[in-house]
Amino acid sequence: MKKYALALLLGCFFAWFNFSCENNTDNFTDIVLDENGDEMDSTEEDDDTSEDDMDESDENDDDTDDTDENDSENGTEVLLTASADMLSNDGEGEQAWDDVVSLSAVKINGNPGRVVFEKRFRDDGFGVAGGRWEQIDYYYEYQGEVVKASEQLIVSFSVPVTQVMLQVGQMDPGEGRQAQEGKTCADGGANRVDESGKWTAYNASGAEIGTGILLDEFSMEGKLPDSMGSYRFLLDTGQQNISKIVIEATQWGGEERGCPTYRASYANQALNDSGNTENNSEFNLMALGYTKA
Ligand SMILES: [Ca+2]
Ligand SMILES: [Ca+2]
Ligand SMILES: [Ca+2]
Repeated sequence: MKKYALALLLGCFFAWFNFSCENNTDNFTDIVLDENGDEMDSTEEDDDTSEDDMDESDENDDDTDDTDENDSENGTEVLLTASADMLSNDGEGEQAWDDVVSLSAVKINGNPGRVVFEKRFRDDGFGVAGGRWEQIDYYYEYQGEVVKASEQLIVSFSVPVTQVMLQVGQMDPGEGRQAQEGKTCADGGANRVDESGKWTAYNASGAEIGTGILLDEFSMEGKLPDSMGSYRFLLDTGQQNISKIVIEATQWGGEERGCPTYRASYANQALNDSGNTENNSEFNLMALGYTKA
């Protein structure tokens, strides 16, 4: 049963991208075809199949194009896509993405940061100003100190939500290095690994209700076609409602065994306010899906 529900859910998220997904109500519903091959809701099967009902079914299909619109109904699915025009006040403070979702940023040192929209590379999305790029940057070492810390992009929801999907970009596959099992970076012999990140979800009381690694093997379908490094992740919080998500980058491969590398050119970039030359994981947030609880 759980697998079936998950399959429906995944199918729904895939369908979001074609804007053809049925709006969910409180429960998952089976999609069946009517005599004309049009989709209709199986929960309407018991109704008489007069032409009027078919017309109503068609109207419901039309409504499914409006998944970006927000209304106050529970169970409404929303898919938001990152864009520059969502930002105000130069990205400082809370940035409203819609009437439910807002973004804010935290710098490596824990100070408030600026949310920025990165369109420098192939995958465009929201990140945090400063560091190497306009992405969410992880540093093993920052301004001479070992910090093992990441910039943070914080997603806050004004009402509790479920079924959160994160689509990240520029999470470059195979860019990193990771020491072999039982060895350190100093031993050499490192394997290639992907850039990676981490999500942590909180409920309305501020208690942590789930966390997970953002890495190819945990994504919904692997690297998306025609992307540099875009992946989608469905956050599992065991059906608990989410009020806040913190998105961070991690050491390459999501583990301590990652071995940072250094590029002298990084220190001189106009964006880089650290002078650091470290290369490590960094990515942006291209899209976010959620369902109102
Ligand atoms: Ca950054
Ligand atoms: Ca990198
Ligand atoms: Ca990257």
